[in-house]
Amino acid sequence: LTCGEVRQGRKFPDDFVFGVATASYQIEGAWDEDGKGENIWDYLVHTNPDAIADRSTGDVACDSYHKYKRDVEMLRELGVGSYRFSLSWSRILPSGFANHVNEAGIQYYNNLIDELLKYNIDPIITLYHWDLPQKLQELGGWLNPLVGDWFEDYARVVYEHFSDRVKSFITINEPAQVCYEGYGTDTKAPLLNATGIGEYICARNIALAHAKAYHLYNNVYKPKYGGECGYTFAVDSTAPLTDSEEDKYAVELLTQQQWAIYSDPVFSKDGGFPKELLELVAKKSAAQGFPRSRLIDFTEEEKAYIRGTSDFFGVNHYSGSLASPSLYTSQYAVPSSMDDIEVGQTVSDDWLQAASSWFQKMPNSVYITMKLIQNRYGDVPIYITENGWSSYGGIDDEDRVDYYRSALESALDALDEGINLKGYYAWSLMDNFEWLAGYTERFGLYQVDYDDPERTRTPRKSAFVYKHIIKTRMVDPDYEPESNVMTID
Ligand code: GBH
Repeated sequence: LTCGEVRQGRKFPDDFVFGVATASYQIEGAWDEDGKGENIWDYLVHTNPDAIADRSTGDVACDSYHKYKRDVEMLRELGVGSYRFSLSWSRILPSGFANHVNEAGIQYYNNLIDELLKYNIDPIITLYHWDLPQKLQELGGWLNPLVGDWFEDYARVVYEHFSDRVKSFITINEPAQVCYEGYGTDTKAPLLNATGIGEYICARNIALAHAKAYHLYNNVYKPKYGGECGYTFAVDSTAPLTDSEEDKYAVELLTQQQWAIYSDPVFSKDGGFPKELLELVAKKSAAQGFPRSRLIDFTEEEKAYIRGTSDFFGVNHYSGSLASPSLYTSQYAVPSSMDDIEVGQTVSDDWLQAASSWFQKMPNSVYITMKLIQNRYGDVPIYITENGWSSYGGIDDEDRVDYYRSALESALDALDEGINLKGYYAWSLMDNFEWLAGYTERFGLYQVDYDDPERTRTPRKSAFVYKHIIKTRMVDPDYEPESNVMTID
């Protein structure tokens, strides 16, 4: 029997959490309503419409600002125990700074939280899922060393208002995508494309910002209300292209460049950035004529301050690749963090292609990913805070159904081996604004009709299948929904 195969009868533990996830800019709409300030995605879609595949915006998106009761109804239909959503920083603090709190923004999230609690659905709040207030970006955003103070001030407002009822917080969603895609390349706002520079400045600042927000929660709010505070990383499964030592080492280097540069400071035994990456960037920087390394190390005091600042490891997992130095081509800019490690990636032709160009279905990838994390950090509690499949739309989403079944079988393999996996959140509750892909790629368990002013949500086959998995706590490969009428059980 190979890993990831369906084995009848395996159950998820009783305390295993099933949920779904969304993010503020991707669903809320109401981009300038009731005092909300402008953020970097508002600014990007309005000033640079060509950057978005279908020239769309998140101005209305799923209109969850007005339709949150329907969203909660869908959560009840699915039978999830938990809902992971993010807060819009500029809806709460319109200028980005904590001098003025927008009461309407607080009210919106209070309403959502209370509606969830009414039906025993645990809210889990992400403080930052990529929608930085525009004014803060004009001041340098995540490249300004003061960003940690701004983030801590924002976090205090959030904890003050919500930690009496919300017991789980995630500071930042995917620091790699904030730093590498936003500042080191140009695939997320603010499209800075300062290759080999921006991602490293950001990596340092974001670790300190996260740690500040964690310490604040841990010192002030946890003693009063209980609860937990963590950090979420995007981790793809990576395997060596061949059995050679070079290819195995390539997996380590790619790991360091893609996610460990963000997670090692928090989860590794000694703290700080990965050693090999620090050395490579220092060496390359010198050879390129830089008077100092492009990756600035932490002080010993900073390392100690950041280490240990997460109650769990949140992982967003989608895709996978095979790594080898032999695959490296000079397609990357110099300097750039890919050039720093000189590792290339490929995928197998056998892996199913999703609607998103970057997304292929690697067999047993959840298990491989859990092992990568466990090998690096031991038995840290893990939540899969996002996992899901992209299509071009349609209600009969067989590929998404297959993806969820394989992913959850793969999660069961990890549980069988004693990996401390505590929960799973499907991405996403419904179709939403998929960043630069606009509305062209769909990740929803529910389909959203964007032509309809009501933004009607319709359950896909995958919604019925996920509901059945949650209810039975098992993956039944033969389950077929009896009808297409969704009910609340
Ligand atoms: C998640 O990130 C996000 O948290 C979520 O907001 C998003 O909707 C979801 O993915 C689906 O995309 O450089 O253009 O090739 C997943 C992380 C996203 C990281 C894609 C790599 C490559 C984009 N991955 N990204 S591109």
